[in-house]
Amino acid sequence: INPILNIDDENDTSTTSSKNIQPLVGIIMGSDSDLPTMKACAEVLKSFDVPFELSIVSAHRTPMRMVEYAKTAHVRGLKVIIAGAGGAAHLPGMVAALTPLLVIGVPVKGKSLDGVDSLYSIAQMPRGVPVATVAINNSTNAGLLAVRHLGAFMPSYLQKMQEFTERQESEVLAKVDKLDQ
Ligand code: RP5
Repeated sequence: INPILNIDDENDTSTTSSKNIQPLVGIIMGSDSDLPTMKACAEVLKSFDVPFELSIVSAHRTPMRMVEYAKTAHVRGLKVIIAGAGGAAHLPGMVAALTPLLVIGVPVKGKSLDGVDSLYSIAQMPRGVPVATVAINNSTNAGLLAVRHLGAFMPSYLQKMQEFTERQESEVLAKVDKLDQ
């Protein structure tokens, strides 16, 4: 597998957020045009210190690469895959069909149909092949779901998620206080 993109520096062809550290999350997307949407989940994972890899894997344009990626993901130590795609967004579903890992799907809004096509393509999976689907373009929530998944068996991430939700609550309550003044 040759991951292609590094979110920090597009000229840097390194593959993971933290070099030489086993990635726990695989972020894949159907096209580099999905990257602006998918960057947010990479930022979330970075903020939680979750090692991840990020790459382009297209169900339609690189089907054999998709099969290889999905079949080897758990063997390579990944614990969850986040897959973003737009239009006829078959990537998350096909990956879910090929891996025993949790797959989180991000419907990417394309040029037409407001992303509803992507949402339906990803959410409407047949019984037996689930994809955990987030809202259109909401790759932030995909990142947070991945951290919650890791937290179930890695206590440090559980702790960080608790801190995150507490911080988020405090921030909202501070705004409430400000409005009430
Ligand atoms: C999908 O087709 C990709 O996930 C992308 O959202 C969409 C359009 O791809 P490009 O034509 O911009 O490469 O496979």
